[in-house]
Amino acid sequence: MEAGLEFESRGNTSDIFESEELQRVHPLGKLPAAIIDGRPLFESAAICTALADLAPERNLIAPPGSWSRALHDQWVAFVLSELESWLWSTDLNTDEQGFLMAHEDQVPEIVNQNRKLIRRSAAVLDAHLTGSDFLVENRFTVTDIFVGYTISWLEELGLIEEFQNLIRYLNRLFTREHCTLTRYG
Ligand SMILES: N[C@@H](CCC(=O)N[C@@H](CS)C(=O)NCC(=O)O)C(=O)O
Repeated sequence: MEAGLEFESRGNTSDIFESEELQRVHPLGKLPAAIIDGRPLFESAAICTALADLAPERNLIAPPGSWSRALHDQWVAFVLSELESWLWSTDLNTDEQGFLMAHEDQVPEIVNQNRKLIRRSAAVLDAHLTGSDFLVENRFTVTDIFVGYTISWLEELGLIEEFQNLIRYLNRLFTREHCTLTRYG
């Protein structure tokens, strides 16, 4: 959407996770999964980055090989491995319906450890945003789309309150003109 590319969304049906069509694109049958120019691509970071690269006129990402591109990779990898994994683990282990993970497989005690790890990583992002409005080149880029979504997950779990810069960052992202970003949940 932000890239201005034409697309067809197929992810809004309740039976999508059981569909063979999704399994053909994502080996774990997860979303997001995309078909770009006839080729399947999965993992949100790869999809966001590829779409930004496909619309260079939108200036959503620095070119491969630039230092700003390395910073994009840095924040995406950081958020995936040091923040999102603990948020996801928290959801899996507290899912009352047992839809994300069966009740007998849940380990609810892990949530306290997850909270500590989440706070540690959120503090890093909060500190980085002390002196800048956005993550890379201090301007809105696809990195903010990617990271902003995960920060909104932090908000959804009620873990954002102590991070004033992250609260301001989310407000900044969601009050952007023509904002196409959706909050987690
Ligand atoms: N690492 C993957 C995570 C994808 C993921 O877990 N997606 C969730 C929806 S937000 C999903 O498909 N859950 C269904 C499942 O786990 O079977 C990414 O960032 O694309």
